[in-house]
Amino acid sequence: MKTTRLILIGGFLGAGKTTLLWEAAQILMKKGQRVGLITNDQASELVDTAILLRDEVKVAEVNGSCFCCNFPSLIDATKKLKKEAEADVIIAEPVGSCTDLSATILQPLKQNLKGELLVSPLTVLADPVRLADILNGGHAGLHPSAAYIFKKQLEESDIILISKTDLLSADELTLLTEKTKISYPGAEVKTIGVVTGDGIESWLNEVLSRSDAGKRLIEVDYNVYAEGEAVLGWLNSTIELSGKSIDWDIFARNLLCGLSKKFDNLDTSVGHVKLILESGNRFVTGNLTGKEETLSFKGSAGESEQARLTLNARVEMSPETLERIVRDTLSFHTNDNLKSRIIVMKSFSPGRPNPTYRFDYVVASGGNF
Ligand SMILES: Nc1nc2c(ncn2[C@@H]2O[C@H](COP(=O)(O)OP(=O)(O)OP(=O)(O)O)[C@@H](O)[C@H]2O)c(=O)[nH]1
Ligand SMILES: [Mg+2]
Repeated sequence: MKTTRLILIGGFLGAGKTTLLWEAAQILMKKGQRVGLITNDQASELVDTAILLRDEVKVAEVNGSCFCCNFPSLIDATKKLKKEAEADVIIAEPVGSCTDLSATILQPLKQNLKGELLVSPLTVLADPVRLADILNGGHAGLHPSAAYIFKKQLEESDIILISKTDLLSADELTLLTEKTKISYPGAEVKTIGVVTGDGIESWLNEVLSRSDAGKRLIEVDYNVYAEGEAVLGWLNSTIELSGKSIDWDIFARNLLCGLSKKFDNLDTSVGHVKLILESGNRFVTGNLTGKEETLSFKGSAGESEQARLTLNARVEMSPETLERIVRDTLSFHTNDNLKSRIIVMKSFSPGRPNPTYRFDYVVASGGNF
């Protein structure tokens, strides 16, 4: 059986992981490589999967639990992609609030799938605005225990990839890179901008040529880790929409903007709220990764009678409050001319992480690819 390259891209909620998965898949496919992608979440109805499936790439979804707490399902997903997509490269995105991946995913993968998978260095994406605040001793607008997760993700990484380079000036980026190197001397620090295209090829060449994955294990206080996840309300939903000649882009904007204003009024911390609204072969995506100024939209679903909305929200509040806010905002933006039907709406707080494996030693890497 051929050896498949596995690249794991971690990093906090909203850091830009799915965007990079999509972009990296495009580049690799253009070079004739067969690519498989793996998404991951605590529940089904994933915006990430819906976005990635809009392209001709094979996507396997691990839902119901994070990779570390359901390691066998990650193995199944890689086997499925190896078989069905004959993947040369698999890129996997763990849940953004997960850490301790070196001990719970990378070491078990290296041990159990030697010869089948060659694991790349653990890449952790970091939003530059959040990272700058964390390095200045702040909490990046997050609960202290969620900020702890952010820091642990960086500490265990093999490569820290500062994302969204277009948000900083060249001088700010150089300063942030230097500060990150000093704070996390064990990691290589690189920058990447999917909007500008900067750094993507350089990062890809590096992860495809190296196999020193999970070079170190870190101490993680699972009580703080669990609290950092539990303070977040989590909501995944799929909603059918119908009406007469509805401009779906305006609807998507109004809905996400309405949610954003409510979260800002409550002065609560937004991990990531994202949506994809699909109408036939057209779609619009929307993202909120903090206060209202972080709102962004891409694409267009045009004007039509029917659409399907997938909405995922990770916000610091109880799941009940989050669900009430989402239901109220949805009601406010629908009426006799624009009706909504909730197909699935799940709201919850992630349970305590309980990994399938937790290695206390570093497994030797698989050699050169
Ligand atoms: N300005 C800018 N925004 C970016 C860039 N890359 C990604 N983003 C935006 O960052 C937001 C979050 O991107 P995602 O790729 O969904 O982030 P993620 O890490 O997968 O988020 P979760 O799956 O929720 O953890 C989106 O609005 C993206 O468009 C970039 O290079 N520049
Ligand atoms: Mg994602």
